[in-house]
Amino acid sequence: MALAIGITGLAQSGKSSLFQALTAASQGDVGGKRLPMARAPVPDERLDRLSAVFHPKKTTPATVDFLDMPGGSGTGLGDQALGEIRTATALVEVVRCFPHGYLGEPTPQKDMEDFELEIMLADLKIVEGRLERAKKLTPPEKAVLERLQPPLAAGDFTALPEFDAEELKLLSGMGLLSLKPRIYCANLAEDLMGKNSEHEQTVRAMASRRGTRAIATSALLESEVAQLEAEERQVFLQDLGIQETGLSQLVRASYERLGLMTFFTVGEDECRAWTVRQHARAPEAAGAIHSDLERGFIRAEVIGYDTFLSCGSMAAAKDQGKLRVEGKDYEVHEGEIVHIRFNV
Ligand SMILES: Nc1nc2c(ncn2[C@@H]2O[C@H](COP(=O)(O)OP(=O)(O)OP(=O)(O)O)[C@@H](O)[C@H]2O)c(=O)[nH]1
Ligand SMILES: [Mg+2]
Repeated sequence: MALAIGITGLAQSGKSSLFQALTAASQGDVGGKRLPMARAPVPDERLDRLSAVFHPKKTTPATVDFLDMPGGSGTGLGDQALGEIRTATALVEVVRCFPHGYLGEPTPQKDMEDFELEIMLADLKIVEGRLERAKKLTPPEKAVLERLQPPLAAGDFTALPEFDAEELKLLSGMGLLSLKPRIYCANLAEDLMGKNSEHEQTVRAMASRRGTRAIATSALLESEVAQLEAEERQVFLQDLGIQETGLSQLVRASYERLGLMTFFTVGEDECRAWTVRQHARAPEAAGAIHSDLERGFIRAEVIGYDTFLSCGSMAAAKDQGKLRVEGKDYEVHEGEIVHIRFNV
């Protein structure tokens, strides 16, 4: 599945710096579109180790697309380019925790409240626009929008209704930002890195009140480190007290928040990481690779990552009876190596 994360937040919070930090190592555009959008490989040591075993012609990591929200006053939410952010699977909200030239000292709590108000206002416009053309709505659509309108109008984020899957489907085409899973990013002044500062705690506390995750980094520092060669990068990160890059933290937090997991396919041609929903059954995982594999699914040969490493090779795993054969009801687990048998 293509995971797209929109980088949002108030003006001058460090969105573009974070975008650069996350994507400097990649191409810079997606599908030939010249947009502030870039695809980043998901860092995964397990894939590196599998490649060291198979020496495949190609190693393909899972990827995440990042979209940088255009700058402007406030959140710049009026901008047309916001349409791109509305297509994102999830949002990361960058919260300024560094002193800024003309904005002054950081005010993270206020900024997070202001940002929520702004996304609710932007969504309110969409919801009210639809309700004004009520004749075009089906009764269930109208009912859902009418439940959403009052809390949006009151600017009361915690009063937003919990919609079920059916209702969310009705709303999904509208790209409402306040309904998207959101992860907070405390964008720290360099000297606050790794110190669990008051600002960082403020952001983490808000994330926990919203039932979500927070990461902490210095986007500026990381965007500079991202320009370095791979070997230099590791040394610099350590020197700067950055234990885990923003990219790695963000991917981990997003997978957790969105209930996603990774599985692998291996071989001499390609070793590859794939992203699927947690608890996905084998045919669904097969479908992540190709729809033919889901349609013609016969069985899956499965082995856990650690078990495979302790066997050392696929032949040894087979000899020791560690390669299991599983049917269509099998739930794939995090990190498993899967080989799909299919027939179309
Ligand atoms: N000290 C410090 N400054 C930062 C950090 N991140 C961003 N800045 C500075 O803050 C300013 C804004 O950074 P941007 O990354 O352009 O912020 P933005 O959110 O994309 O801004 P707009 O697109 O205009 O809303 C720049 O001067 C950056 O150098 C950081 O982690 N630490
Ligand atoms: Mg920007």
